[in-house]
Amino acid sequence: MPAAVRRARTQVGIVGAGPAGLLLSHLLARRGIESVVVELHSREYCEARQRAGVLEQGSADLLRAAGLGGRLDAEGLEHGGIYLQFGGERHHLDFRELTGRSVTVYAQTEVVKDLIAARQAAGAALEFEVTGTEVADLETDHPVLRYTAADGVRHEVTCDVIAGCDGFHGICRAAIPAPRAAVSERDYPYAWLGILAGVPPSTDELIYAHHRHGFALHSLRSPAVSRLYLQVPPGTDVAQWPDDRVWAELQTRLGLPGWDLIQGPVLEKSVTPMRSYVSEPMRHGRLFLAGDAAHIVPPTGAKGLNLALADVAVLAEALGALLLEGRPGLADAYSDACLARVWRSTHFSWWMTTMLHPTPGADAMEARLQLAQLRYVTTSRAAATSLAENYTGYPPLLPGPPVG
Ligand code: FAS
Ligand code: PHB
Repeated sequence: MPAAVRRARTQVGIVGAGPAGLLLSHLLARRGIESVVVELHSREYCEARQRAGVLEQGSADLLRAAGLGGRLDAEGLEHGGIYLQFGGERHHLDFRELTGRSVTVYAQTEVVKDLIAARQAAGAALEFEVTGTEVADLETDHPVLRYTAADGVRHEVTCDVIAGCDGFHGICRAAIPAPRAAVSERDYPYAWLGILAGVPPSTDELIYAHHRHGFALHSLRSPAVSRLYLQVPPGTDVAQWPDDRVWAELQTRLGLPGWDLIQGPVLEKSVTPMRSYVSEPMRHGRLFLAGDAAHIVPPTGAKGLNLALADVAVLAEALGALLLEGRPGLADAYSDACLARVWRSTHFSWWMTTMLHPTPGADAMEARLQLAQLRYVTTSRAAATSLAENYTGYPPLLPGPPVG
C-alpha cells in the first residue's frame, strides 16, 4: 500500500533556503503572496555554512528596505575601500572618493540567520531536512513541487510558480530541457583554502594580494574574528594544510616589512573550487531560477551573494505583477534583466581573478601582464574608478528605490 501523499496548494513553491530562497519568500510575503520553502539541510547547517562576507551598498539597502536592517546596521562594518598588494607594495583604493559608495562587511551566515528568524517569526512554511525534491508540469500554469518532509510524509504542492533557488548542485536547473538551456562555463586552475580565525583582523579593510606563491585575501567578520583565503591547487585536501602551514603561507603572501599577520586559533577550514558558470535563460515556463542555481562566479569579486539577492529583488517584483495584477511583462523580462547584471558581474569576477591569481605553470609574461594591470589600477583614477564601480555594485535594476 503506497504511503499517502499530502496534497496542498500555494502560490510560489521555493526550492532552497539559502539567501535567494529565503529573501524571495520574505519579499513575496511583504506583497501578500504565499510561498512554501523546502530545504535539504537543517536550519543549523544553513546558518553555520561559511560563505560570503561582503554586501554591496545596493544589497544592504535592499535588506534594510525589506525590514531586515536591524543587526546589519548594528553589527555590519562599513568599508570605504580595499587594498591591492603586489611586488612588496600595498595600495589603498578609496571607493568613497572614487564613486561615493561603500560596501558592508556582514557575513552570509548572518544574512541567513536574519532571514530565517524573520520567516519563522512570520509563521512561514519553511521545511528543513526534506528529501526527494521534485518539480514537474513546469510548462503548465500549475507546476508541481514534490518532497518528503523530515517526518517522512510525502507532499505534493500545486503552485502558480516555482522558484529554483537551490544553488549550483540543486535539481531545478536540470529540470529545464537541455535544448532550451545554453551554458557558459570556465573552471579555473586553482581553488581557495579559506579559514575562519579567532583573531582580531590585522587590517582595517580587505587586502587582496598578488604573490608569486599565489593569491591571498585578508577579510574579516568582526573586531575579533578574521576570514582569510589562500590560492591552492584544485582539489586540495585541507588535511595537507595544518594550521601552522596556513599561517606561515599567509604571512609569506601578505606580510610586508614592519607588518605582520596576527595569528591564532583556526575555527573553520575549507576549500572552495573556482568557476564561472552561467545557464541561460533563467526561466522555463513557470520555473524561475535565481542565484547560484543559474550562475556561479569566482569569489574574488565578492559578487555571488549579491547577485543572488539582486535576482530575487527582480523576481519578487515580477511575480507580484504576474500573480496579483495579471501583468506578465516583468516575468517575461526577468531572465534578460537579471542576465545583464549577471554577465557584468561574471566579467568583473573573471577580471579580478585572472589579475590576482598566478596561473600554475604560466610563463613569465603572465606575471608581468598581471603586475602591469595592478600598477595601472593603482595609479590611474579611471582604472581605479572602474574597479570601484564594479566592486561596490550596480544601480538597482528596477526604477525607483530598492524594492522591499
Ligand atoms: P545557496 O547555495 O546558498 O543555497 C541553495 C540552497 O538550496 C542550499 O541551502 C541547499 O541545501 C538547497 N538545496 C539544494 N538542492 C536542494 C534540493 N534538491 N531540495 C531542497 N533544497 C536544496 N560568494 C561571495 O560573494 N563571496 C564568497 O567568499 C563566497 N564564498 C563561497 C564559498 C563556498 C564554499 C560556496 C559554495 C559559495 C561561496 N560564495 C561566495 C557564493 C555564495 O555566497 C553564493 O553566491 C550564495 O550562497 C548564493 O545563494 P543561493 O543562490 O541562495 O544558493
Ligand atoms: C569574505 O569575507 O568571505 C570574502 C570577502 C571578499 C571576497 C571573497 C570573500 O572577494
